[in-house]
Amino acid sequence: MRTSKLLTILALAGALSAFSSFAAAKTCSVEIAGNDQMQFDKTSIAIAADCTEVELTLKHTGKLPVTAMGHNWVLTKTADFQPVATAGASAGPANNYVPKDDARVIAFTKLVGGGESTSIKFSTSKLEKGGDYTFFCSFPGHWSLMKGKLTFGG
Ligand SMILES: [Cu+2]
Repeated sequence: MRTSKLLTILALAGALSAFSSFAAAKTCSVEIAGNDQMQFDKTSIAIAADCTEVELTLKHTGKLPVTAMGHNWVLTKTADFQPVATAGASAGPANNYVPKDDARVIAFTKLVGGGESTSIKFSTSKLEKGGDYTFFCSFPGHWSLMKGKLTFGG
């Protein structure tokens, strides 16, 4: 009698802890815009420590077509940013100016032109708390202006 009651309590506690780890999943939304002046509207993005996933939306608020003023959003470690930007230029527009299957690329959106927007989701399991990350547009010639810092958990 006592044992079965204890087992019931243990099962309940197990179910609760499974539920709380499920409830801890948190998608955090981030919006960033690029314009026809080759600028992002943000130079830094802070992802809170409790975000398990990021939903990033990139909007192109300009009017120029993707071939002339295309923008994307690429995330790498800061140490990888310039080599990946250079490799992205070689990858060409068919690959959104992002090197294909490159482990240095943590997340990226496709290229958008004026008036368009795009969204991606990525897991923060790829980010280290307190790590040094840079986001940028890899359209050739844009990354020297269109870049910023991304932090995770302060
Ligand atoms: Cu751009």
